[in-house]
Amino acid sequence: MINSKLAELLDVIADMLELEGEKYSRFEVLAYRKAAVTIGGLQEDAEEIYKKGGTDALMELPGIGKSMAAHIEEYIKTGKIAKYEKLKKKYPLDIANLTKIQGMGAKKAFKLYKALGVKDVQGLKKALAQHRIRDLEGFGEQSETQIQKGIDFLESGGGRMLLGTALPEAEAIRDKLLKSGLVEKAIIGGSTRRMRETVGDLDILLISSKGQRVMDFITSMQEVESTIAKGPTKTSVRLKIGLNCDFRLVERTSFGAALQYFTGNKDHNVKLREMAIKKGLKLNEYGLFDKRNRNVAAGENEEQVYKTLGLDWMEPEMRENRGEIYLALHHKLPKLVQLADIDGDLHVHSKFSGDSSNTFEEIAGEAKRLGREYAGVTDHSKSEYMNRGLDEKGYRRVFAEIDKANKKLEGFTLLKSGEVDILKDGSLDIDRKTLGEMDYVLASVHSGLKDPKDAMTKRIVNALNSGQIDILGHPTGRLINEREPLQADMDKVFEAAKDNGVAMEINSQPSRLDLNDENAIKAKRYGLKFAIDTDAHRISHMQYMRYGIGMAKRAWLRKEDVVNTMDLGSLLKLFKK
Ligand code: DGT
Ligand code: CA
Ligand code: CA
Ligand code: ZN
Repeated sequence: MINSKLAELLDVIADMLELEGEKYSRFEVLAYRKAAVTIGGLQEDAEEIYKKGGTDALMELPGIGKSMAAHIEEYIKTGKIAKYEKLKKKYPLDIANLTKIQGMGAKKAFKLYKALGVKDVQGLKKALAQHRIRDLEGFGEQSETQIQKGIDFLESGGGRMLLGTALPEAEAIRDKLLKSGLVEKAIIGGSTRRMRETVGDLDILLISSKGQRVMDFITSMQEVESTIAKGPTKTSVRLKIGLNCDFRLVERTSFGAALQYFTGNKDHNVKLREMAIKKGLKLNEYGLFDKRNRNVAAGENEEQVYKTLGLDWMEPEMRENRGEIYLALHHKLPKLVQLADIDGDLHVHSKFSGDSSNTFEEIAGEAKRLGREYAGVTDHSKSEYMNRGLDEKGYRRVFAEIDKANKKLEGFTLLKSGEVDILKDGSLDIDRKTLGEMDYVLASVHSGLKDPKDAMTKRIVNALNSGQIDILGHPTGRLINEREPLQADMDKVFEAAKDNGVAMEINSQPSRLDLNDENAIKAKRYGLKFAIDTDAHRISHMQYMRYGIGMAKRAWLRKEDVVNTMDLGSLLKLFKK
């Protein structure tokens, strides 16, 4: 999808034309602004529109005239717009990022560039620190504070980071600390440990006898951009990836209590504290204390904290105060599905469609390495025009290739499937005969994601009622921080899925995680089964399974709720039904 990038570029051109002043009319500036709004608000990818109907199709869009359409064509073909490249030579400013700061328009940015040589946010920060802005005409002390506030807001992240970015970073930092020999223990806590889909900041707990040296090591790590606070037991830093990280050094005797506390979530902790008070105890990050201030749950693991409160220990993913404490009290916690329970992956793309280059050998090799027994090849269907989707003939060719590959593979099976498009009326875009040749059918909605709720509900329910589908792929179509979920009456969707024995996908792509935990909890109430898939477009994506597992655990799913924990024989029997 090029829309947001393209819209931003058109906006920046408008900004730069404005700086040119007299030379350009307001109309011309406005034309770029209008085009930016149109492109930014499109449901369909502008590139797709162009590929289907050329510049003529683009010109049918509101606010897109001949020259704008030419710009878009140029951008699609070359990745650049010459007009912008020329303007940029004259104004070597990072306008796109500077104008993200609240109250900072292109004009102000240009003034600062002319007066102080400020080119980007980094330069702006420097100028602020040296108080060089307050003396400029039209600025002053107040606007200096305002700009600083704007930068702080941006850097505080306004948005939250994907777990798929945050967790690997946290693990890299943890591993460096462990390798340094300076710490005895380093454990990741907070929302990252609970596998929330997004993370506000990282929390890492440490045991060490070399406090000062550990903190020095941390603040000089290559991952660290700046130090926010530094003390002997607590240090907070800003990471280069745009996330804060809190480090806490705790006593060995407090470690269990501290880990419990800093894993959270907050509501879960508040509940536990109330339970402690009822027992005449006091719970905090240092321990669980009796009336005489003795730590009755001292030690390195958190089991002791839960046990002393009369609770069974539970996995971090459950700690959201959604009723897990009640279950723990009555020894009724479910046994959650584990990554090791997964026997295969039912959504993997291959080189036969889409932007994937995965060969069957690569897919099988990686899946085997990950301890799996099977992988479903789910190439796109023909409606995914941009993704080189397959028609009936195309699928048959792929199936023949799969048969050939399977003969060579030992102890591993590639399954014949497809990620088949659900069309507007709920029909599938591949004929019944071909679907019948698949081991199972994965079907997804890929277009018209902003259609009204009634229409979307009907579309999905119709598809489910066709009796052709085994798994509904990424059921809400959302992209975290990028695209809202489609609007559908999920109760009706889940009901129809139950009637037709269709499993819900938990798509493990970090930006999808779809179904999310809340929807999966709901789907489970309908007695539905789940397929935790990676939707791998690259071989490396096959490791995303752990994020889907995190989501499944957050929805309290057990092994028996997840179809791809079954061995191949049982799975095929299930799909035959
Ligand atoms: P985040 O960072 O927004 O993704 O979410 P968390 O859960 O990591 O929250 P964070 O980093 O503010 O705090 C880490 C943990 O510390 C949190 O999960 C529970 C605990 N905690 C923080 N503030 C409080 C509080 O006011 N009361 C209690 N009982 N626990 C707290
Ligand atoms: Ca946190
Ligand atoms: Ca924190
Ligand atoms: Zn897919």
